[in-house]
Amino acid sequence: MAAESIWLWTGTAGMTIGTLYFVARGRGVRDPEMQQFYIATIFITTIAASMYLLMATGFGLTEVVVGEQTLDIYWARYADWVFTTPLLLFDLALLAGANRNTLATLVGLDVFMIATGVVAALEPTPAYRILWWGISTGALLALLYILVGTLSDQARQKSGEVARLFGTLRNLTIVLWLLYPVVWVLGTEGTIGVIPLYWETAAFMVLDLSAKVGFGFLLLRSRSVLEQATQAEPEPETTAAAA
Ligand SMILES: *C/C=C(C)/C=C/C=C(C)/C=C/C1=C(C)CCCC1(C)C
Repeated sequence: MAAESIWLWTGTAGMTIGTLYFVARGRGVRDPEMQQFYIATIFITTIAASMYLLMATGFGLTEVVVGEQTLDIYWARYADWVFTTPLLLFDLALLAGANRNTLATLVGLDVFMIATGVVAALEPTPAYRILWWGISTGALLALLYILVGTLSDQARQKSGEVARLFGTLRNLTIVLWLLYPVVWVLGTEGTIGVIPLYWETAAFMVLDLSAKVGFGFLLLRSRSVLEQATQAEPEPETTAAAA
């Protein structure tokens, strides 16, 4: 078994515990609007748990020849992220009360980011790997720009508690998501090999658990905040302030 599989098994366990916890929290939630938060968040950790299991058992791994080097690439990460990152954005958009266009733009940029990340990971020429990494990072920056701009504006229309929770989750997302391209380019994929695969795997595991289980824990912590978030009408004091 590969040395880094210890981290992959840790990731599998963490995502599984997160899933079970979120399922338990969601029991008895009857409001269909509110259920959306639980459904999305439970899928996020369920998908991640299965992809971690795939990697831990050695199935989610491939080799890419780049110049004289043969890189071990865990392709299952991208299969995880292409589904889980749009779901995380869905949670944020739902909380902010975003309209369909904002959500569609976010998800479009996000899928583009992961798809170009896959190209970067599989590309055999080192310079082109960095080129695709740059394109993917550009999409990430555009996405984060929408999070702090349009989405934050929309969240400000919500009650104080909802807007506060949105702010916390948005900041967590910005910090954690920005670290992914850094770990990638310093790790095996960047071919300069500053971070060996063992530590890269540990770093991604900590990031994944924080961005999914940590995120979900904060999001689903208070039922009353989620109730306020899904109410069709804005809070009376917000209406008065806007008038
Ligand atoms: C739960 C998983 C999460 C939140 C994963 C997020 C992943 C990213 C923000 C990845 C970004 C990347 C780039 C911006 C450049 C190319 C390499 C990637 C795919 C690691």
